[in-house]
Amino acid sequence: MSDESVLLVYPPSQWGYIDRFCQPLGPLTLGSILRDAGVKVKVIDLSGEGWTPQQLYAHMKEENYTHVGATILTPFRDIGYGILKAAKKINPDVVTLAGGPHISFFKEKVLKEYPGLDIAVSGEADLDIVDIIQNPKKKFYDLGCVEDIDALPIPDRSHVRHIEYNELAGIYMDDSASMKWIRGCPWRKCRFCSRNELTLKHRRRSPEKIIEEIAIIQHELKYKNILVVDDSLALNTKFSKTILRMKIKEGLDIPFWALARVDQIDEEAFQLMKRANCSGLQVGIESIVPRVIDMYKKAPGDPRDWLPKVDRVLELADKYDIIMIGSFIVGGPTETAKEMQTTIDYLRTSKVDIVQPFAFQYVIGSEFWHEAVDSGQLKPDDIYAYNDKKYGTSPYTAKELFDKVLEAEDLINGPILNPGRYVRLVGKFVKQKKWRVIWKNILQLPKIIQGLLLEHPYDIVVEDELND
Ligand code: B12
Repeated sequence: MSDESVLLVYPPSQWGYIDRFCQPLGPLTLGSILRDAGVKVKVIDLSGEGWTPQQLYAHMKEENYTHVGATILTPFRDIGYGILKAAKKINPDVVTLAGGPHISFFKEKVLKEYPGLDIAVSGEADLDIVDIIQNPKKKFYDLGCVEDIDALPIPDRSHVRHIEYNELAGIYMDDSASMKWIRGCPWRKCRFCSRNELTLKHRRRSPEKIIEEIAIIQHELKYKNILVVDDSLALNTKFSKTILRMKIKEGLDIPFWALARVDQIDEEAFQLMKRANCSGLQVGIESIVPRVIDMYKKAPGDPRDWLPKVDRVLELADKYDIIMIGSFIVGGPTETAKEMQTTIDYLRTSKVDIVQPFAFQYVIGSEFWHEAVDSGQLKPDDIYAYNDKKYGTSPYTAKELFDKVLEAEDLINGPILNPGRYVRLVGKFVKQKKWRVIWKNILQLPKIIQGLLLEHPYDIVVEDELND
């Protein structure tokens, strides 16, 4: 063991808010690499734990870490920096590190944003983290991405094994391990997304390594489900089909969910998914209006082909009993009320099982954001702005768009307004013979209803804690 003792935290989006959807695979992978190098390391997923700032500070005081690192996401950067500031206040000798997407987007500019930060790391830190901890040479590292992701160890899930990650779009999906089959988005052209500026090119792991990890997740770690959180998995490819075939052949019958693209799934993929025990997919539908799809640059080819593709995939999912969660955008730039309604009306009668409507946001780094800033509609510090008529980019206020989101949720997901959807969803679970999941979902009903009625219980700001 070396002398260093490292804490890596994945900050919450809001203090005390519990989010048990996905494991923080970045810090957990860095955790494996440090462990293998003989460095004492602890990874804490604050979203999963639901800790208060006081709990975290008490932990940091007790453990006296030499290094504290945080994954920084742009919308929650203040919480991340707040944790590092607190670590420094508790132990002025501690070395603070910041990594994750915010640093990859803003690079060394983050050192101006938070001058007290010791080390900022842009890009994937897997190959350099040990050296950065043991032999630091500079305040800013620009690492880019790892080419051979097959050579990396699997995430050390022992840090989070006591947490049950089980929630997906309001349904119980069972005790789940998250995993990645690829890194980086294969498309990276959607104008609402910032991924094209995040210099992560698309890389794949080998099917053999993926199957090895699935076997560990099922047999050694004894998870009940897998959530594949890739940036758009193309399921119609030889790569994905090979993994599905190997999973079937090896008898690895653990169920799984994946994030996929509707234009990259064919019938053979559905047949294989059914045999490989896929429970469901989450896909980005965004809109069904060709003008809007074209404006978003969501897909290659003729935008008029998008709706038939969405329709076909929902039909096939119904045929093969795969649950479909579809997200879509409400109130994109110039989107009219009629266009929004067209998408909502279609989804209401389509074979989608759950929808997740999102109000359009100008996300820093996306093409839409750059254009709105260049034309003076947004200010450069409007970094996650919801669309609003005050910007001249929508006929509606953000409040009106939020109301539309809620209305769409009620119309499509609501048990009273759309009972047929429930019948189909339960029917799919029954045909999948997921009795434990059905039972747990029934037991969860009071919690789900309570969740709909309650605001987040508390919202403590770290800065206030520090001023105490
Ligand atoms: C899976 C995923 C999710 C999952 C799970 C997130 C999680 N708990 O890890 C879900 C679906 C829940 C999610 C939600 C959100 N996400 Co998300 N998500 C991703 C996705 C597709 C992959 C992340 C991942 O697991 N990567 C694999 C690991 C291995 O990489 P990594 O986490 O980046 O870690 C590496 C480096 O960043 C670095 N690193 C990471 N942490 C640290 C810490 C230190 C100290 C150091 C030195 C290095 C370091 O080294 C790691 C290993 O190489 C990325 C897109 C992408 N390709 O990055 C978006 C992404 C991270 N998400 C993004 C956003 C905006 C969100 C949301 C805010 C969306 C929303 N509006 O609700 C929420 C926030 C939820 C939350 N509290 O985190 C943005 C972040 C943009 C930004 N500027 O910060 C991204 C980049 C997508 C995009 N649009 O560009 N997300």
